[in-house]
Order: sequence, then structure tokens, then C-alpha cells
Amino acid sequence: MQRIRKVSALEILDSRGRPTVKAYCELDSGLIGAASVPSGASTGKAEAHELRDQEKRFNGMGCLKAVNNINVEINDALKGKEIKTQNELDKLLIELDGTPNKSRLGANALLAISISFARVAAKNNDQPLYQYFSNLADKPIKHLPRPTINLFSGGKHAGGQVPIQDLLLVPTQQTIMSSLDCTYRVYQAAAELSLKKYGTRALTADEGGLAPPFSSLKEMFDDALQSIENAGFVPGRDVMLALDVASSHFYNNGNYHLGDQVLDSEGMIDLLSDWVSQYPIVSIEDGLYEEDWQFWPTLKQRISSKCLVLGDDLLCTNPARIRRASKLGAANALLLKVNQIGTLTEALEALQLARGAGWKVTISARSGETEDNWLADLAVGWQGDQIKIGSITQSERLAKYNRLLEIEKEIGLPVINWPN
Ligand code: 2PG
Ligand code: MG
Repeated sequence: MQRIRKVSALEILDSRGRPTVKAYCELDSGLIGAASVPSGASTGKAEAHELRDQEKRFNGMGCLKAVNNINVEINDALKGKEIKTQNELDKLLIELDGTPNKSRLGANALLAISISFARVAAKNNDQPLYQYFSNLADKPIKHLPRPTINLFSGGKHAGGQVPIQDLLLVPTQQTIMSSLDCTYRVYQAAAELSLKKYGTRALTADEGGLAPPFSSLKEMFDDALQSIENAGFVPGRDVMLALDVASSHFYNNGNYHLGDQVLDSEGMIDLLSDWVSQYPIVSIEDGLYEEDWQFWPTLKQRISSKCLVLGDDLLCTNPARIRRASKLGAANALLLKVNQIGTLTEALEALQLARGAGWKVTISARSGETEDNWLADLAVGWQGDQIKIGSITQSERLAKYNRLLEIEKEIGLPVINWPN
């Protein structure tokens, strides 16, 4: 690998119109890698720290401090250095920051550099980015990840008209293109159904999903099944369902507040088990509050024969939390979001721990995204069982789906044979 000539950054806007960080890593040879980083809205408490300016511009959401940290301090530490591996780069960044949650330089600054380095290293090796990621994980590429795609949203992503954050479609088709075709048809059928029932096409959620004013959660499930049928598909055969319950965000003082229903942990587990037996659900993310450790193992015992017990806020892509969950038998799948931990190397450790525990892995975008598409390469290179990008509208989502289509054409492998 060549020496790094310089790293630099600027502030750009994400899909919610909020600032985020775009960074560049330039080698002595003149090769440049660029990357921009996403940002969550329903964040887990244990996530690495996203540095925001907390000043008047953009209501405190500015990223000029993080950008400045790259342009000055990180650049000073990296320029002129020959960094041989991703691991070496990420270690240096972590030590330079010096805090346990990356709050000094900002996880947004560190991740932008970690990924822009990956991009330029892949270019330097003359390999596609997914191949670079595959080499990092030391695993051959055998399949493409199965898309899990938002149909309906609620919670923090849609103003809370229902407490559940996302109901996702899991098409069982064998290619990315046929999965997207199936999703498109169901999405259109759902928009039409919404117009007929509620007088609105309901295009309002952060990740491009629909957010009709359902009167109950049952209505949300019924509309999903109806839309799948109206589009000519069979629920439970052509299309399965997944949920991101995001229950930390309606948990308060020992109880889960689902509209009028107030449930304790056991009541919540009963409700989730009922849904799994009534509907073709293959994955439930954050079914319980992120600190409800005592009840996660019960949830897993109750539903894991039919469905993944997927931890997002619970695990925060954090190796220590994954170890704890694996020891307790609290989950059987990891939602991997690189910006929850802040560098590729630490996210890779999370991936390997999850794999070592025999878990499935969903590689996920955030609700605030940019038009950057590295997530698609990551999901292929790290052999995610699923990829979660959001809905099939809005270009920050399509950038990743379209990259998956390019990769599909290039490598010609099928989508992983799950959950068929
Ligand atoms: C989630 C993500 C993506 P956010 O909860 O899984 O849907 O949302 O980025 O807001 O945390
Ligand atoms: Mg989630």
C-alpha cells in the first residue's frame, strides 16, 4: 500500500436534510477514496458518539467539529504514513480518539475515514469494494444477501401513528431484481389500498415506506397481507414478513406502551408470540427493550423455532453486548450497523462473534442515509444473510439497491436460500 498523502472532509446533507460527514483519503499515487456516513433516529443507548456541533445552525445538528477533526488532527496523524491494513488504520484512529465511545473526535469522523480508506485500498489493489470486504472477513462470496424491505413504518420513523417502527417484506425470490419487482408490486398495491381505505397514499416515512393512519396494529398486518394478495402473491410463500418493533422507544418504567395497551415484559412476549403464530413473520428485531436482559432469553425460547430474534438497539454492533447476549441466549441474529460502533475493524469483530455463536446477520442502513452505496458492497463482502436498506423509493435507498443489481450482474450468484 502507498503512503497516505492526506485525508480531508466536508459537511454534506443526509436524506433528512441534516448535516453529515463526507471524507476523502488520498494516497501518494493520487488515488482517492471517498465515503459518507449515515445517521440513526431510533438510536440505541450503547451506540458510539456521533459528534454534533450543538450550535444554532441546523438546530444543533451541524458536523463542522467532526469535519474539522478530520481536516486537522486526523490528517496530521495520517499524512505521510504508510498504513498496510484496515486493522492498523482503525487501531490508530481508536487510539487517537482515546475515549471508549469515540466522543472526542466523533464516531462520524472516524467511520468516514475508516471507509474512505477501504475504498482507496480496494482501488489500490484493483479490486471491487465487495472483494476487499470479503478479504477482510476472510470468507468467500457464495451468495447475495436477501433484501428485507420496508412496506409500512410507524414509531420514530413516521410520527408514531402506530408504535411499531417497521413492517418489512421479505420476498422469497432468488434474485435481487425479482425481489425488487415483487416489492414494487406489493408497495403499489399497498399505496392503492391506503388511498381507498384512508383517502391518502401515505408516503411519509423517513425510509420511504408508507405510513397510513392505521387504527390498530391488526389493521397494519391485515393491510400488509391484503396488499401482497392484491399484487398477485401468496403471503407465507412468495413473501414473508419481518418486523422492527424498536420497542425501546415505547418502553417506560417497566412497561411497553402500545397505544391503549400497556404490557409488562411477559405480556409483550405473549403478544409477539401471537403475531408469530398468526402471520408469516420470519424475523423480529428489538422485540423487547434494549436493557430488558432478563426477558430476552424467554422471548428467544418462545419464538426462535419460527423466527429470528434480531438485536439492534439491544446489541448496538458492540462486541461486549454481543458476548453478553450470546452467553445469556438472548438473541440468534445480529443487526449490523457499522456506525453504531464507529470503525470497520470493530464491526468485523461483531460480525465474527455473531458468526461464532451460530447467529444470522442482517447488514443494515440507517434512517438518515446518503447517496453513498458502500453498504451494498459490505453486505455482499461480509456475506450478510439479509440486507435492510429501507423502502424502494428515495435515491439514498436506491443507490444501495442499484449497487446490489450491479454486483448481481457482475458475480451472477443467487440470493441466499433463506427463509424458504
Ligand atoms: C433501525 C434503523 C433502520 P435508525 O432501527 O433498524 O431502520 O433505524 O437508523 O433510525 O436507528
Ligand atoms: Mg432497528
